Amino acid sequence: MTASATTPQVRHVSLAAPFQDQKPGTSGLRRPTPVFQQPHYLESFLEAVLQTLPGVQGGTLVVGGDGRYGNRRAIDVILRMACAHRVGRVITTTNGILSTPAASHLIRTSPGCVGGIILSASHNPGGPEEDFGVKVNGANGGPAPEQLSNAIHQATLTLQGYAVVETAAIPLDRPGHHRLGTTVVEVVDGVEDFVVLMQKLFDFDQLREFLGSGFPITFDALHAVTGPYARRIFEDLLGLPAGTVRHGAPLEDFGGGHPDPNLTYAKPLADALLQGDEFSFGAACDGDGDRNMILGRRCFVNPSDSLAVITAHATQVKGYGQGLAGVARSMPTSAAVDAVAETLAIPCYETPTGWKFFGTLLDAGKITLCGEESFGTGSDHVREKDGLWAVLFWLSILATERCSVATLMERHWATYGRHYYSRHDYEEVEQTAAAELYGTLQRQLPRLAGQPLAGDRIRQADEFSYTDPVDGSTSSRQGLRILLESGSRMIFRLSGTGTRGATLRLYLERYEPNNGALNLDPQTALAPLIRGADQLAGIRQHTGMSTPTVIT
Ligand code: G16
Repeated sequence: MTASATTPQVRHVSLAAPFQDQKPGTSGLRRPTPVFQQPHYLESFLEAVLQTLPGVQGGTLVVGGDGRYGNRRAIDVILRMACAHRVGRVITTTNGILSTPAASHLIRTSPGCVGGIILSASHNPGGPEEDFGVKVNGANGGPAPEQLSNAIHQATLTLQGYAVVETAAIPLDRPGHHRLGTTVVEVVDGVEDFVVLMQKLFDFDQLREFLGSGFPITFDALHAVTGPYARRIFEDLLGLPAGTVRHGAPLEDFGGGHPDPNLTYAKPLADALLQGDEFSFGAACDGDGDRNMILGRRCFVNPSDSLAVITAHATQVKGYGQGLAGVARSMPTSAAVDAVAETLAIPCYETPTGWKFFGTLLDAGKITLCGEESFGTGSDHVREKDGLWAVLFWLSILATERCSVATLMERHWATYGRHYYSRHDYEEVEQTAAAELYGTLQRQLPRLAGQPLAGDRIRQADEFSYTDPVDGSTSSRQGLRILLESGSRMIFRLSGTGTRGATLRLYLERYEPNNGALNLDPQTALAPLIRGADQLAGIRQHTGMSTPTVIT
C-alpha cells in the first residue's frame, strides 16, 4: 500500500456564491464540459453529494466513469474530497474505466458500500466542447431516487464552500491499494467482476458453440466504455475473431462520434446489418454501457419489442429459468411487454421515464425484468439498465431458437400482435418555444376527450403522474398522454438529459392484432398519428422544424 507521506491538510474553499443551476435531470447532472470546468463547479456538486448521501463518513464509495474527457480529473477531485470528508474507502478502477452497470454491481457487492459516483453524460458526446456528467447512485446500486436528487440540489443552492485536500494524484494505471489520510483508495480491475456476473447469468458454453456454428456477429462499442468488456466477453471468452468488437478502445472524445446506439448515431453498424449480408446479428452500447441497440440482418429491433421478446423467452435463459416475478416499463414505452405479461399471468408496472423508478420494484422483488423505449433493458442482477447483458440475453435466446432475428420477431408478432412504435425527437429547440408548445397542449387537455384525431377519437388526455406502489412516493408532470379509442396513443415529453436548448420527444404507438398487417414500415403504419400530433400540438409552428432530428 502506498501512503501519502503526511496526513494531508484539509482546505476549506469558500464559494463567492452558491451555484443555482445544479439540479440533476433524468439521470444525474449533465452539462457542457466548459460549464463543469468553471472553477468550483464540479466541487460544489460533489460537496453536496458528500454532505447528502447517507453514511459517507467511514463508508465505502465506488467511483469510475466512461472514460470521456474530464473523467480522470474528476476522479482525482473526488478522491481528494473523499479524503477531506473522511470516507473510509473509495473503490475505483484502472484508468477510471467503469461502465454504469458494472458500477452498480460493484456497489452491490462491496461490503459497507453507501453508493457511487459515475462520471458520464451517458449517450451525449464527449470532449472539451461537448458534454460531461456526474451520476449519483445509492446503496442499492441504482440511480439516486428523486428524494435524494432533490436533497442534493437543495444543498447546492445554499452551499458556502467545500472541503478538499491537496495531494499528488493517485496512480490509476494498475490495480493497487493507496492511503490518503484516513481514506483507503482501492484501484481494482473494472471489467472482471462484471464478466463473472455475466457468466453466472448466461451459458457461455452454449453461446460459444452457437456463435461458432456460422452465426456471425459484430458489436460496436462506439469508442466508449464497453470496448474492454466486450473484447473480454466476445473475443477472449466466446472465442470470436479479433475485430468482432468495433471501435473497442475507449477514447476521451469517442473518436468524435456520438455514443448513442440508435439508427442515426450508430449508422455504420446499422448499414452493415440493414443493407449488408456479412452479419446475422449486430449490437451497440452507449457511452457508459447501459443502453443497447439490437439488430438482425435486415431487421431493427425496436427497444420496446426487445423488452417483450426478452420477457417471452426469459425462462430459456440460464439465470432466469425459475420464471419472472413481474415486469415494468416506463410509461412512453410501448405496451408490447404488457401483452406478454398478460399471457404469462405476471404483474406489469408502468413507471415514469427514468431507471430510478424501477429501483423500489426491483428491491421489493416485485419485478425481475424492466425496460424503456430509450434503448434500456435490464433485470434484478443490478440496479441499472445493462447494455451487454441485453446483447447476451438476445444471443442466448437465438442460441436456443436457432433462427434469425427477423424470424424471431415475426413469430413474436404472430403470437402477440404488433405494437407499431416510433419516437420522434426534436433536438435543440429554443427553450421558450418548447415550453410554449408543452404549456399550450397541457392547457388543452381537459377539453380533448371525445374530439376526433387521426381518423380516431380521443378517449382520454392527461398528464401522467405516478404513485410508487412500494414506498408511496408520488411523481407528477411526467408527460402528456393522448390516448385514442382504438388503443393508439401519442405522448409528448420534454427530455431531462439534453444540455443544449430543449428536446421535445414525441412517442407514437398503434396496436395491430396478430391477424392484421404485421409487416408495415412503422413510419407508414404511424403516418396518421404523426400528422395528428402535429395538428394537435403545432410542432412545426412552435419549433420551426419540419422534420424530427432523430427518428427511432
Ligand atoms: C437516462 C435514464 C433513462 C431515461 C433516459 C432518457 O438514460 O437513465 O431511464 O429513459 O435517460 O431520458 P430523457 O427522455 O429524459 O432524455 P441515460 O442512458 O442517459 O442515463
